[in-house]
Amino acid sequence: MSEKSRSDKKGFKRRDFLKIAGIAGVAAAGTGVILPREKIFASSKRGKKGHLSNEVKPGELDDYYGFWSGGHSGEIRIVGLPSMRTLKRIPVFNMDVASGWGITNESRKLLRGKYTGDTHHVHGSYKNGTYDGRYLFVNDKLNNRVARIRLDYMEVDAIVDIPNVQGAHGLFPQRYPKTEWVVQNSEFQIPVPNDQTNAAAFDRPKQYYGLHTIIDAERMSIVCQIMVDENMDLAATDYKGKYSMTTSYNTEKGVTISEMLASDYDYMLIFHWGRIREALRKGKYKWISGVKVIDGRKGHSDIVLRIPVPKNPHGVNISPDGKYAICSGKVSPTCTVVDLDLVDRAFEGKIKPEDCIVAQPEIGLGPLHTTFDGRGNAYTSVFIDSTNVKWNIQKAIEAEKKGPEEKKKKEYIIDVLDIHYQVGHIMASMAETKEADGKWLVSLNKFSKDRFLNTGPLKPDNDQLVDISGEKLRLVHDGPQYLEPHDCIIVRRDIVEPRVKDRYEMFEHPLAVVKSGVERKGRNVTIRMTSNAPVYGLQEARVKKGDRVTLIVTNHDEISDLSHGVAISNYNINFVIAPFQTKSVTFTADKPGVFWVYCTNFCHALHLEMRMRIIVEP
Ligand code: CUK
Ligand code: CUA
Ligand code: CA
Repeated sequence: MSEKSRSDKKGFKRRDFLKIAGIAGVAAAGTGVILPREKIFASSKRGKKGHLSNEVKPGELDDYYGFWSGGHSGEIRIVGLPSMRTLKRIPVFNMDVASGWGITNESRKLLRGKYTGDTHHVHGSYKNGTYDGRYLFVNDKLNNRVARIRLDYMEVDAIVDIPNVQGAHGLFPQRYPKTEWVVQNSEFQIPVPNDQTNAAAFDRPKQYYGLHTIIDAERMSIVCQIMVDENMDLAATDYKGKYSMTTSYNTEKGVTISEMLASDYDYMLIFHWGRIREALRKGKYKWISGVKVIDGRKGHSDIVLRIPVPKNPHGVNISPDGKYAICSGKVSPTCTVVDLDLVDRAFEGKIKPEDCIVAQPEIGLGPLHTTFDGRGNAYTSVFIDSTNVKWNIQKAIEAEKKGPEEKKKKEYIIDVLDIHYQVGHIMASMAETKEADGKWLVSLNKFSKDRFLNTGPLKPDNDQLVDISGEKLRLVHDGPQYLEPHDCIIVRRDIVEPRVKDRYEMFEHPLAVVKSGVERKGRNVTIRMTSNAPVYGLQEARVKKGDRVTLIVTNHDEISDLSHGVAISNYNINFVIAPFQTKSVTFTADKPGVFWVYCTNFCHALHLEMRMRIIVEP
């Protein structure tokens, strides 16, 4: 017998099996040998000249979970590193018809009618200065919200609205001892409150304010807001649980671009958490729009330290040893290094705010964001030059001490990598933790300029992967990205992977369906339905025109990967249910007729037959 006919014979056998077993609900899940996951690391092997290898062969898994903000797509993306393969999209402040986000009752309850968003900063929850793998937090600059993603299901479980702000931008969780607070900055100054009761302020920009919001990470509710004159851009927290910090580029309170650029200096603002707690204890706040607002304006409290930094600064990042806060000049070619031990003394009034600055190295034109390798080096993205600049923090501090002649030599600069093209954020593996490992760096470039096949006027971004394990930066990969991630974090796989579940806890959902059936209460009809490949628990359901129908579906298949879809023809309803998941939709049966409900997600050899009818009687 030839090889060909032998395999044909095997194929027939398999089809025979499906004919019998299919209807009985036996899943068509693969029966291939599954290797233990721990054993198939890409493991950052060393190749030629000690370089890291970014090759992840078929069957191997990535070493890192990358979590990308999705910018004005409103979502989050999971990217495996070093392969740079996009693994999943997590819908957040958007609608996603593939999963049903924004369509199901469960997601609509979280989104509360707002289906657009602009995610810029995604960060993980912490314990003792490193990720604990429990949550991600992400901002919505557009509709001024913060969402939490639980990492066991990789889906949003809470969204909190931030009152009194616009341009909800920089976000950072508490790093030590664990994430109890998350801070969130408002980039646009507005009247506070911004409603008819305060109409006198609408035409008086000097009466516009910025707010540093503190969110309770567990409850996802607002602890308080600190009101300041300044706008606030990026956010960071220290490694001791004492401070949060931000940069302000509009200390001028300008409303036009030239007004915002009027001054040569703006501020890095540092917030004193002990004094915030004290103000809360002593009741030193006002209730505005239902939240406690503490006055942190100049001359009104000692909660905020204002360190003058040149000009229209952007990113602020903390070195993994916890010693320095580094912000970028944006309009100035410098980074400013602030010593956080000196900040203690400045808050005590022993030194001036500007004396906390220990170095101001010249990096390049348009420095934006800084990341770290855990070996004392910083890497700054430089937008106008289109470079990633590696520089040594201690060398920059020493040069500053020795004076301008020494500084001019720029010996603190170790390497400059041309990137392609116009970089925004930059992030190294584990760099926002004390476990920064200095292996990989991602340069999130806003322009891809000829790096990919031409896709029309609207081009992809270019996420470049750089090996930073050696002295020099080594570009190894271009990764196209749909508009427009701003930031990412790169988390070691062993932190996340043990927490990720293959199926839901079925009865976590209070409406989980055990038995299929139709129940009527007046004009309200509830259709409860299970799913087991390749059948729904009901073959038909009858309702009357004008009924308010709630369809609740629970997937009883427990095999991982075995998700079903539920789409109702001509009723604009479409969602999927993963193993043991329950989702529901509510709609008015306004069109009489026969409407096929079908499975959209290829689940079984008889996937196409997986359907049922809803009959809407006139
Ligand atoms: S911002 Cu986008 S490049 Cu919103 Cu983090 Cu700096
Ligand atoms: Cu169930 Cu396709
Ligand atoms: Ca300014």
